[in-house]
Amino acid sequence: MRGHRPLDTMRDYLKVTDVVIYVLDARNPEESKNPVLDDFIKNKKIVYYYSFCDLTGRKPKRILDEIVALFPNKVGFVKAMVVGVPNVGKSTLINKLAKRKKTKTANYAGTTKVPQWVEVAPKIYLLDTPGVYLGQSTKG
Ligand SMILES: Nc1nc2c(ncn2[C@@H]2O[C@H](COP(=O)(O)OP(=O)(O)OP(=O)(O)O)[C@@H](O)[C@H]2O)c(=O)[nH]1
Ligand SMILES: [Mg+2]
Repeated sequence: MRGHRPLDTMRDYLKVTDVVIYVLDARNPEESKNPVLDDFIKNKKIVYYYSFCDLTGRKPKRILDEIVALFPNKVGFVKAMVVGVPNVGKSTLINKLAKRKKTKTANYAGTTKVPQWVEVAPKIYLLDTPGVYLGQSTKG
């Protein structure tokens, strides 16, 4: 079933993505990495973002500045795919950057069901994606 195979829904989007934003939980970054996801995005530029910084005292990244700096000569839109395990804060990050509630967030895994583009700043689009569970097959 499609809803149970996030990577399937993400594959076509990955092709048009300039950079991947990999969201990791600042409280436990290594544990919130998913090897299947690492493999899925291995040919893309990756920028890491740490969620839950407010609970750790770690300074949150200026992620948009970082994205913009990667593409100084880009004509047209920059497209970034936001990925991570379920419930790590992908949709929350997008809403924070957009400064409005563009995506659904909730305190349970599996909130985001399908990918969704959000323009978070002029000419910068972020793609919200469903969380990829550990154990999710690469066959999608
Ligand atoms: N304190 C704190 N809570 C956060 C942060 N980011 C996300 N949350 C909370 O964590 C829960 C999950 O956030 P979501 O943004 O829905 O997570 P997601 O990665 O989009 O989840 P899925 O769509 O299920 O994969 C929500 O209750 C958020 O309010 C953060 O940086 N700090
Ligand atoms: Mg979500």
